[in-house]
Amino acid sequence: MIERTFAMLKPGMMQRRLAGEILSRIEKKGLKLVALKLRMIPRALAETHYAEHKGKGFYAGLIDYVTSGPVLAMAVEGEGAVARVRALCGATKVEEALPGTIRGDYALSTGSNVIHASDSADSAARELGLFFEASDFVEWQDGNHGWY
Ligand code: IDP
Ligand code: MG
Repeated sequence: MIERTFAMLKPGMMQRRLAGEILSRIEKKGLKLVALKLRMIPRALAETHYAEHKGKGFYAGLIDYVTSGPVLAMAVEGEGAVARVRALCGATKVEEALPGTIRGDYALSTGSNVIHASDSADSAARELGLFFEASDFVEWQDGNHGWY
């Protein structure tokens, strides 16, 4: 099923000038970018986005981190996009994130694991709604539709 999911490069990826490399991985998989926004996240938005983690030990550090610099928010479309993008990211815990995944290749600590991706279709819908308006989404077709 064609799905839309939400992903976000955390501030460290911008600081390290690695946004292009990560976007390239997502594109090379055959997924389609349908919205892209470079922005700072206000604290309130970060808290809403990560509300499920409120009260956990890493919560305050997580909110500080994702509000510390610009993030690159994106909507990604494709067959099974929610699971495919999660798979590209790799496991949450860096010690479990395999080489070849984004987290496995670019992160050394779980607290700065470089990328967020929605964990379910419901989360994707909620998170896309937090970061984008309907007019931000660009509907477009591949010129070579079907190559993947
Ligand atoms: P996810 O990003 O893979 O969906 P979640 O469990 O939703 O993982 O956690 C959200 C974010 O919180 C993680 O990406 C990571 O940055 C941070 N985080 C999660 N667990 C820990 C931890 O045990 N220590 C430090 N940071 C954590
Ligand atoms: Mg999560």
